[in-house]
Amino acid sequence: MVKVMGVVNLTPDSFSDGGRLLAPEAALAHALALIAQGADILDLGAESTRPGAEPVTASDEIARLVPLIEAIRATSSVTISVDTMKPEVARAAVAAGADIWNDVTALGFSGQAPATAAKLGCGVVLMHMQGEPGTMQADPRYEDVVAEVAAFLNVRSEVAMAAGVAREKIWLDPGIGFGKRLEHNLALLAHMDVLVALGFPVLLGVSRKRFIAALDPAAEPAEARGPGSLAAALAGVQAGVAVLRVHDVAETVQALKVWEAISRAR
Ligand code: HH2
Repeated sequence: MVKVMGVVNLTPDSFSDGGRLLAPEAALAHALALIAQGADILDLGAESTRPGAEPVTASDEIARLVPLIEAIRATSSVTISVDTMKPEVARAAVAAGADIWNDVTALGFSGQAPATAAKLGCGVVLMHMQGEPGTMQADPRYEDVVAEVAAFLNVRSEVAMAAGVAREKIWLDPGIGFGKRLEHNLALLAHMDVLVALGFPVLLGVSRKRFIAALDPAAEPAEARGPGSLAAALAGVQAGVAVLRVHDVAETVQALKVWEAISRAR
């Protein structure tokens, strides 16, 4: 069964909900609503990776994340993931009850990251990104995007395991939209089986991303990208992805129920 990871943004500038959820009560209400809709995992993020987003200090991230993790933990045993590059934030989040470190830099932001992940013993999402968030969309280039992303993820999984992260704790993610043009995103989505074949569970984040508007100019604002998000997510499911990172949990759960029923009838 494919797992659904629901996004809970604690950033003032994340593209998809424009900071609507910054207030702690609103974030908790949103988190609980996503659990009720069937989310298996919540991904809490306090730092936007949007190009041009304001950098956030580790103490700001911790101040936003920890009270929310504690509040969710007070009522739910849902799996909690934190979307952060910083080892000290991951450490504080896991101490507060988080289960997974979702790192868009694949434990590459700080030299201490791999050893920290190993020590924490948490799940780790290793995501591919070309460049850095601020400039990554300026001029992304690849000879063979699928082979290069697969090779990068393979190397980062080796680095994580060499530092002591257990193999079964590692998930891989192609990083759709992170230093990639439309053609790169489409090539990755068309060949997700190559990443699945690396032997780790694959997490896919396509929800509300800009490539959908590149294919359909009517898909503006980001909230209007639900149908395109589902189409891309199901292409990933067909190739064997294990987790979908989504904003629209109820819609994704429904799509997966139908998809999985058809698969069983085959
Ligand atoms: N996408 C975003 C953030 N974190 N993590 C993983 N593992 N995979 C992704 O595809 C991914 C991610 C998108 O970033 P942001 O601009 O912050 O928007 P939002 O958090 O609303 O999705």
